[in-house]
Amino acid sequence: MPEYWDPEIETMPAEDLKKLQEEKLKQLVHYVYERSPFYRKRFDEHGVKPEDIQTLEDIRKLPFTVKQDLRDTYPIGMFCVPNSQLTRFHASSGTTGKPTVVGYTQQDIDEWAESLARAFTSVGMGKDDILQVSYGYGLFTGGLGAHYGCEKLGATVLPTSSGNTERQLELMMDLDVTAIACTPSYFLYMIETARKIGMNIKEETKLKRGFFGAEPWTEELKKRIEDEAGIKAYDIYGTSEMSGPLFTECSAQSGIHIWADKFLVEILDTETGETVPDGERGELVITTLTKEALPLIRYKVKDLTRKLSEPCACGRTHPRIARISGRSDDMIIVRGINVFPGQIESVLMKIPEVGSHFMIIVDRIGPLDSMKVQIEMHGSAFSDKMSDMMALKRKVSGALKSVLNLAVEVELVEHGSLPRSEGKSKKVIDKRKI
Ligand code: DLL
Repeated sequence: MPEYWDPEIETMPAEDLKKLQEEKLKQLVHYVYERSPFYRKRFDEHGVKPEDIQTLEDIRKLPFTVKQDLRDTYPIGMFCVPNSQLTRFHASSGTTGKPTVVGYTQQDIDEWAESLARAFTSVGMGKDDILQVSYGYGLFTGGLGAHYGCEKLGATVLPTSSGNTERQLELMMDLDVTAIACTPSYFLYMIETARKIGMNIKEETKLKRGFFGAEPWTEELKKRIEDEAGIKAYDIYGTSEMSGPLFTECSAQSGIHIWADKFLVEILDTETGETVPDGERGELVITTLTKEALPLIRYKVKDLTRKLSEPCACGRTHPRIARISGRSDDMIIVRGINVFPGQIESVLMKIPEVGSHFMIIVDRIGPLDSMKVQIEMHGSAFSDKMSDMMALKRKVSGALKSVLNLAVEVELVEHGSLPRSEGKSKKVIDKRKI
């Protein structure tokens, strides 16, 4: 029997959800046009007026927004409320230039927390649970986002933030923590640290589930985490522009539910900008339907995913998206072949002798691009025989070649020599760009 946070909304018939979205979209376009000089100018330049939006399909008349708009209007030029109505700021550092600042009214914070309370409930969490939040607290949205969602649910929160890993493990054990939220790479580091200090997460803790996201990861890594820690691993997704972490898989573990009363999802062809049929991969475009401080109209998130249209076993009617398979801007082109880091992770995690840490290094030697993957071996697979090591290298490069159609050099490196991460990890070094 599934538990719902708000059954009326979560199981609302699709037709009614659509009507609700239509009403909210109509209000939203008036709201942003009246309150934000940025949006008014953008609409005017695009030749569209709020009155032109009468149905959901009319959304295609609206212009897109992108991260660069937030940078161009830094720090708060896209906001729709004055400072007096703001409750909080967060910011994301980004790789270049100024950070992107996002802001929230009290209602925005409440809605955000509600999204996560629904999501946590959807995997069976309740008031008896204790959630260790090991996402960073501070400007990053992960820590405080998960924290407020957990409190809204009425579960207990352990706000460890990231870092100080041995201490985290001690508290996990002593306080009977049942759930954890952190990046998958940080959880791998926790598993490794636990092993080092002689602690067995599977046997010695009450941990049942983890919410892993904020960075790309794969089904294969999920399976590893589930096996090694004896827990259920759920994908958690969101971006700071949308608010922060907002959506997770439900207990059916077949896609991430996007709360349709709060967000409108489009999946578009990256080249043509047209909607792709359900099930086909495209880029995620989000319109926020309830945000007050920083509403987004057709925001191009740059994440690649698919819409899943079959009804979900959990009974929720809200649309689902598949795991993010990459970003349209993290594709690496090597000798003309498109490679996504996730493809490499999928191949590596299926090979039991390969450990959980790897690094992709792309370079240009003379006129030719080259790709090397450094991997640490699984502790149990170590051999001091050169021939075993050579055989493993051949096995890995053969598996990569068959998926990528590209010759990849494989380098086995010493256990512990690749960087570990407490937050978002970096898996690619592209020396061509340095
Ligand atoms: O990472 C918010 C978040 C915090 C999500 C904690 C989940 C958990 P940003 O720092 O703005 O916000 O980064 C957003 O991270 O566009 C994706 O490229 C990536 N990302 C986030 N979650 C996932 C995920 C937070 N589950 C960017 N799978 C997004 C793959 C993810 N990529």
